[in-house]
Amino acid sequence: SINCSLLPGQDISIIPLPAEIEKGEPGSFSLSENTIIQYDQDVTNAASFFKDYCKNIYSSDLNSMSSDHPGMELNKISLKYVNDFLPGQYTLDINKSGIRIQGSENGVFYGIQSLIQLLPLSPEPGQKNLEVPFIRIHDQPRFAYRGMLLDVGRHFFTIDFLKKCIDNAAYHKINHFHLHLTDDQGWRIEIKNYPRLTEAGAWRQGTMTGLYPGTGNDSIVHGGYYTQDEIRDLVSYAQERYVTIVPEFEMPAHSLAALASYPHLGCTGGPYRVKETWGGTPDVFCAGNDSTFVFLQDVLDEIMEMFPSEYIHVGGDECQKDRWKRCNKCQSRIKAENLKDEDELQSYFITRIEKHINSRGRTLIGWDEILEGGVAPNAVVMSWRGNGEAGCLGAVKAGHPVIMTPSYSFYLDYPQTSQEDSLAADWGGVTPVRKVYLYEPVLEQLSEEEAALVIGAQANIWTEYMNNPSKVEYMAFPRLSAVSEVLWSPAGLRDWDDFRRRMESQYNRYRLWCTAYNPAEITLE
Ligand code: TNX
Repeated sequence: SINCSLLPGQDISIIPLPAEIEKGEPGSFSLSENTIIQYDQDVTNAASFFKDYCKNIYSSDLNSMSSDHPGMELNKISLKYVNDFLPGQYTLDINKSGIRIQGSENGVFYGIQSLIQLLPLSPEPGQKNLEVPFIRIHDQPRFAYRGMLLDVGRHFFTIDFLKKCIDNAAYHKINHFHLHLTDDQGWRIEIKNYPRLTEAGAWRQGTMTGLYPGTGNDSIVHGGYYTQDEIRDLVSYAQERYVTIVPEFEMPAHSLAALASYPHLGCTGGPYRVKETWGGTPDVFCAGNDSTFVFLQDVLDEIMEMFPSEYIHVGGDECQKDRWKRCNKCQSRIKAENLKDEDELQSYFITRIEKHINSRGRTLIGWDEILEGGVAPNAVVMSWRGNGEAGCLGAVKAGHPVIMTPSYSFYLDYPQTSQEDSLAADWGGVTPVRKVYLYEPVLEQLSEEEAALVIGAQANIWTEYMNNPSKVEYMAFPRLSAVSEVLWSPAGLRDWDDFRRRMESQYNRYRLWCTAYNPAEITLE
C-alpha cells in the first residue's frame, strides 16, 4: 500500500487556477515505471519535460514512445497535439484508462504543468507509484503576455540560476522572461564588436552597503557577464519550456556601465565609472552624436542575433535631461530636427532606434516614459509608475499595446511584510501577497477596444538588495504564485480564500522544487 498525501477527491490545488475543473468519479490513477508516455511528434518537448521532472523529483524512470508506434490501451499517458486549439489551450483527463492531455503545442506543455501539480507532494523515500486523482480540466490563458523580469544588472546571477528561474516561470505558466541585461551598475552580455563592454563595464569596484543612499561601500569587486554561447544555450533551454526571453538593453539612461567602457558615447566624454550606489545618474547616452547611434544599432544587431524574441526592450526610463541641455551636439540636434525640447529629443532618440528594430522585423518595448514627447509609432509600452494607470491610459488612448507592471503591486523588490527581516527597497511601501493577488490589470474605465490593448502584465524583480539566488527566491515567492494567477486565470474566479487554501500545497511544492520563499505572509487562520 502506498502512503500518498494527495488522496483521490481530496485536495486539488493547482496554481494558477485552471479555467474549468470537473472532479471525476472518486478514484485515482497510479502512475508507475510501467506507465508509458505516448506522444505526438509536435509535443515531444512536453513529453521530455515530464520524463525529466519525474526523474529529478521522484527518481522515477518513465518510458516514452512516439504515437507512430502502435500503443497499448491501458496504463499510459497520451499527449495529443490538436491543431485548432488556441495558444496555451489544453484539456487534461485522468480516469481509469490513464491520463490524456490534448492541446496546442504549448497547451500540452501547460497540461503537463497542471499534471505535475496533481502528483504527490511529500513522496515517501523510494516511492515508485504516483497516485493522481480522476479529474477533467479545460484550460486556457487569460493574457497572451505573462511576464517576469529579473535584473541581472545590479547583481550578476549565474546561468544555472537563470535556468532555475525559467523552470519556476514554466511551472507557473509564465511565458516571458524579461532579462534586464544592462544598467549603471553593470553590463552583462558579451558583444563581439565592443569587447570593452564586458572587459570594463561588467565589473564594479565596490557596492554600497545599507539602504539607499547607503551607509558605506564594501570595496569588493562585483561583476560577471554571459558569453554569446551561454546565451544561445539559455535561449534554447527557455524555448523548450515555451518561455521567450525578452532582452533589455537600457537607453538613453541607466547606461553608465556602457559609458565607462566607451566614454565618447556620453555628452561630456567622461571619464566615467561603473556605478557603486543605487539610484539614478545624470550621465546618459549623447543624443546629438551620430556615433552613439552607430554603437546602439551595432549592439542591438548582436542582441537580436542572440534572442529570437519578437519584443526587444530598450528601457527609456528615468532619463535625466541636464546633460542634453548643456551639450552642443544635443542642442544642434534639437534645432536640426525641429524639436521643441529635451522630451522631444528623447522621443526622437527612441523613434530612431525603433526604426532600426522594426527594420529587422522586431517590435520595440519601452518603459512608460517613452510616452513623454510623443511615443514611437509601433512601440509597446510597459507601464510601471505608481499603479500603472497613467501609463496605461497614455498608451491605449494613442492606440498602443500595453503591458502592466505596476510598481505598487507587482514590484517584488518591495517588502512583503511590515516586519521585513532583511534589506528591501523602501521606495514603494509594503506589498503583501494579498495586494499582489487582488491586482486587476484591466482598468475598469477602459472600453472593450482599449482593454484588448492590454496584452498582459509582468512582475519585476529588481536586485539592488538581492545579491544571491536564495534572496531572489525569498522575495519572489509566494508573490510570484499570486502574479501567475492574475496572468492566467479567468478574472471571475479570483478568490483570495481559495487561493490561500491552495497555497498550503504550494509551499510544499516550493520545497520539492528546492525554491526558497517567505513563509511569513500567508498564514491560515
Ligand atoms: C525603478 S522600473 C526602476 C529600476 C529600479 C526600481 C527599483 C524602472 C523602469 N526603473 O531601475 O531598480 O525602480 O524598485
